[in-house]
Amino acid sequence: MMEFKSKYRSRPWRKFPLFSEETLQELRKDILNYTPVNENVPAANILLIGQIGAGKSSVLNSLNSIYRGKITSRALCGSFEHSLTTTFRKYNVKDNNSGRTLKLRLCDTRGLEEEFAADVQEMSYILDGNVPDRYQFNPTSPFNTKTPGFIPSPKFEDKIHCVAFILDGSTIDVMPEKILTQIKAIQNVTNLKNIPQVVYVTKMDKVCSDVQMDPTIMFHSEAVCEAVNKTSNVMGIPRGHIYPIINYESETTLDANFDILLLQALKQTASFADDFIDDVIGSFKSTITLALFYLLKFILFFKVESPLTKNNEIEM
Ligand SMILES: Nc1nc2c(ncn2[C@@H]2O[C@H](COP(=O)(O)OP(=O)(O)OP(=O)(O)O)[C@@H](O)[C@H]2O)c(=O)[nH]1
Ligand SMILES: [Mg+2]
Repeated sequence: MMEFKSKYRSRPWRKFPLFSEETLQELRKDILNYTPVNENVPAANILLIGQIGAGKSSVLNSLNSIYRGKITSRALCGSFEHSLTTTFRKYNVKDNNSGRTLKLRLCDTRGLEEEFAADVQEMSYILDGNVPDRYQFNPTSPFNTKTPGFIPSPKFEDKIHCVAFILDGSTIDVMPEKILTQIKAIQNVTNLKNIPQVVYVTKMDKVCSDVQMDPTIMFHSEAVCEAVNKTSNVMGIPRGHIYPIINYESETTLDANFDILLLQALKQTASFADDFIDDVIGSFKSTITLALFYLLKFILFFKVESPLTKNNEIEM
């Protein structure tokens, strides 16, 4: 476990919005009004991946609580020997005030375990949208084309548009080698598909105990900064893509500062998902344009060529 430190910087190590009621309302509104950059994608799919007990389901519950206006626990969470989450679920989050649903879907997965190596092919199917909602994971028999429910031709809207790795910040130093190997393998498939990656570092209240009482000191805490730097080194992901957060765990009421940290992370995740959606649809459009261009060139060539051929024929 990471050593507790009580050192704080007078200047924050990262620029962050002001912890205020206005910031909270603005973030809530921005995320509620978020629509994927392309109208053919009704909602951006964010995949949560991480070791068992890292806090994936808690991230989902915390974000759901913010929009419900009270602490909720839709996804089962807790600490067990094996992953508590056993099904692949695409969760919609509904805003209680407006009755509207966020255009961001959070996809919860089974936690990575040392004794069951992650099946990279199964992960690839999840990323590509071949795996149906509510699929029951079976670590001894990974998902394949023969699995009932296999989606053979998923639409772009069914694919994953951003991966959020969920890492326990208080144990980042002692992450088992076998888990790291699995994460690296998943990162490789994600990279090959050009899907953006972010990291939510959870349990910051354990990394720096004062942060739980006062989350506004998050970006002044040396211990949090160190945990973010370590995560960046371990994952090979730029520090700007790494968000320290605290999930609702023992709290019985919402805390505006917890909400700001979680919502800011989600807002940036949505922005990365948008970059991916824009890139893929943009390159698809360029391919179509290029194909049309060559088709036009081909038609014009024959239109120009055919009279000449005729002339040639007459001359002969
Ligand atoms: N103190 C603290 N505890 C947390 C935090 N996030 C999650 N927890 C606790 O960690 C435990 C595991 O959380 P889960 O959300 O179930 O973890 P998971 O990644 O979904 O785990 P699996 O589904 O088993 O893979 C629970 O007891 C949570 O209450 C956090 O930010 N701080
Ligand atoms: Mg879970």
